[in-house]
Amino acid sequence: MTTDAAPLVSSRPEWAALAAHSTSMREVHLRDLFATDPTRGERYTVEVAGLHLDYAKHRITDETLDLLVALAEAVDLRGATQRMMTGARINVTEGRAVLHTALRAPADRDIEVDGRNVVPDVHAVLDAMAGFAEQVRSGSWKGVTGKAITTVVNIGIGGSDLGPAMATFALAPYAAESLDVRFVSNVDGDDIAHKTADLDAETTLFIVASKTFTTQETMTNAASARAWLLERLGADAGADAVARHFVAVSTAADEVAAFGIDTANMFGFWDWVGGRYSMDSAVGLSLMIAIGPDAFRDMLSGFRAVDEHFASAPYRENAPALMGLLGIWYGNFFGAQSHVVLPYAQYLDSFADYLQQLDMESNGKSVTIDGTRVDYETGPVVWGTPGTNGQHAYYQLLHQGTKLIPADFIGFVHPGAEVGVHHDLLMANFFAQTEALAFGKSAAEVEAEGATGALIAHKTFEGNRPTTTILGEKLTPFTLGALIALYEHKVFTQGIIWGLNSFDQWGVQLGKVLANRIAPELTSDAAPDLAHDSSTNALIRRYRTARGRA
Ligand code: G6Q
Repeated sequence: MTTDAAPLVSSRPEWAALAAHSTSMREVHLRDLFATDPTRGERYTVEVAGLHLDYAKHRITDETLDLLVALAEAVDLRGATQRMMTGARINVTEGRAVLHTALRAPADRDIEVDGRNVVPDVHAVLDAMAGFAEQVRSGSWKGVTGKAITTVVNIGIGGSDLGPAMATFALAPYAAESLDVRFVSNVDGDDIAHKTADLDAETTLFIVASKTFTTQETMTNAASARAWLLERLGADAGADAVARHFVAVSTAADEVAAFGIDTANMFGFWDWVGGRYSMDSAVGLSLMIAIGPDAFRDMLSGFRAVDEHFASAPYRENAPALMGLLGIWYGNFFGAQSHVVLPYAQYLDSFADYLQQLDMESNGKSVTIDGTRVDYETGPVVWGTPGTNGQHAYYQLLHQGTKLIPADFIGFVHPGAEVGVHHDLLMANFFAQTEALAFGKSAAEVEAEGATGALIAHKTFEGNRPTTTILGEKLTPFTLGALIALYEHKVFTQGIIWGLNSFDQWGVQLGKVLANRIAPELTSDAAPDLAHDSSTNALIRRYRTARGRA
């Protein structure tokens, strides 16, 4: 790691210029911006990988964009992108390269880590996954009693769960109907108990997905799954049953073998794939089994199209860079604390959950890459659920609350299923919301409708709430890959500007260590000597007593 601390981005003249400009923009209303520039709605748009991104409803002008782009250039975002995509060890606190873009690189690319081209390795694993996925899908992969697999249960957590779980649901219309693909993640036994309650062990395949193969939750669930299987298939089935009903996705062959899974049934990846950037690696095996290898490769093409765009498009036309810069604009100069992602697509039900990890685990940091405390805000709180449901719940706060919450609206021209008038109604709401948020309803308009007294204030919408609209043709594997890559590079853009290491996650360690210390204190026969604070000690004692322990 470098010992020379780089200056904080907040000390750069480009930052000061944005701060000064934001003062003059604070009172400018989107109504005025649209009134003075009728071309705004056409000009402030970008096309990428079949997605139309409209950022006209932001509190920005050409000058804002110039200043934001100048900031990206000042921190050498382009150079940083090149370093990431060519295998430099930019994850300095873990000494690792960051090469999720190599997972979707074409076979003829040469991307080297320590002098070895990793692209052939990537394609070899993809081919192995495809071979296995086809066997399961066709029924030629048999369980130990000779029956074909009907249910696949992915056991993993965090980066080894959220991506494939999100995408398997998102792409349900592309999935094999004969297969049920489920996800178990929580160490709460109710998760595995509930998800296996109706399963037949003879036709169930478990995928244990864990980069390290040591994660407490995953190994506990994997051990319970093995016990569940052997209880049903008879202990005699033993090693054969494990071999036919368990496969692994991991970087740790020794740990996989120690668990009892044949390493021939292990699909590997590499330390240069971060957990939250791994759904397009072997971690996506469950997804590939669901949708098939061809659709999986289509998804990789979507990722790749955005990678190429991000690496080469000028920043004024660069969708992920613009998304990142707009987040900086509101987070650092308008005091926005959160960012809401609102897919008008029920199949994207867990897209915001996925983005929450991608963004908040990457940029939820308060020191720069060389350990200096920042004096500015970093990653936002990311949240969201599919529209229109939220409209009947929390949109009140988006429209009339005191907080500025920039929003991404994601929608598609064509539905998954064409059911009566549903899709046009969905999209009418989609377009209406960004219009309402931007332009609001003035007191004069409310009054003209007959309201009087205090009701005028209650019924007034200030507007000026910024939104990005991302409109795709249809939610396909390609489109989903493109959407995910958009956000990956948005997060990267922001991490580079804030000077963070977006690829470590030391903040999850402390809780893990303490949990390992507390676990034996909960289960020991004799009353443990507790040396926590008085609150934690009392809570542990209360739990032990209620569980009938000394
Ligand atoms: C992601 C994180 C984290 C990780 C899980 C699972 O970037 O590192 O969410 O994916 O802790 O880890 P394993 O895959 O090693 O079980």
